[in-house]
Amino acid sequence: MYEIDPATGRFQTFTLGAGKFSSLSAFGPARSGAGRSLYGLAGSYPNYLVAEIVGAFPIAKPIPVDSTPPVIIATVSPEANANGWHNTNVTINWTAEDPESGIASSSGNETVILTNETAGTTLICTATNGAGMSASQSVTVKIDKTAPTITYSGNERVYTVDRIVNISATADDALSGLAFSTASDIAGPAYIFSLGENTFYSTAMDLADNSGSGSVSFKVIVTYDSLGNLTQQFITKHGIANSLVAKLNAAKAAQARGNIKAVEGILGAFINEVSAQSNKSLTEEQAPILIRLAEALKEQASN
Ligand SMILES: [Ca+2]
Ligand SMILES: [Ca+2]
Repeated sequence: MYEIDPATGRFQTFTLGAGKFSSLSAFGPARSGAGRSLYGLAGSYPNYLVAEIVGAFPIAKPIPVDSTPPVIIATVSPEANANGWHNTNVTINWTAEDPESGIASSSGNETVILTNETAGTTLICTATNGAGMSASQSVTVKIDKTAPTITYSGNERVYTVDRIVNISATADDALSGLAFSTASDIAGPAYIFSLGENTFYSTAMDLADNSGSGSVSFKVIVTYDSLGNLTQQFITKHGIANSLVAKLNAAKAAQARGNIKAVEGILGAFINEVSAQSNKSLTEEQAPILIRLAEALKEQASN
């Protein structure tokens, strides 16, 4: 019988009758002993053939040698996204195979289910085949289940039309990082926004495909005083500005007395004067703004 060196997979000794050969070279092309024939070697490493004596007959068979390590494959389920991230629990299964000499031992090949968020967890499987050759394979899993956040800061909630809105938007994701965000700062003079409630929405997505959203709301209001301030911001000529502001003050006083008819008349005069100043002390853009806001005051007074 022959023996195989477990470390190399090579033929070690061959015993035939009284003869024992301790190396491959001990075999000639053909030997005979004890009245039986031994057909020695054919081919070359690692595909030796020896003749094994079965009964009185030699049968050629290959010595089982293995020159390749085990093949280890990790199956990650579900697969990571294009950025290499998961946003759910992840199951890792292993297969360790060696078609030539089989798997003698392995470690780390149990199924693992990762449930916690992780910036990177590495699992390793090691296997040794029947010829003593080892291989290992690793897989790194990154899990982020938390949506990005969008925060708005600097919101003063209520702005009169003479104020400046300056709200900054920040999208953030602590683990995988942001893939994109539509959050943007909201800034500008209050009069460019609609009177009443203004709401802005934004969305953000992280690299693990978690999406978050945010919104911010504020109110823009017009009062006699704030329209007066805005009028003075627009008009640098003091005489005209003072004349317009005086009308607003008069309308305010009329409203305090409950004289809505007078309010409408005074605001009508304000609107006429503003129209007359378009392209003069007011630009073509500024005049309609003041008119729109004065109309809104009229509306408020009559409600
Ligand atoms: Ca192999
Ligand atoms: Ca995240």
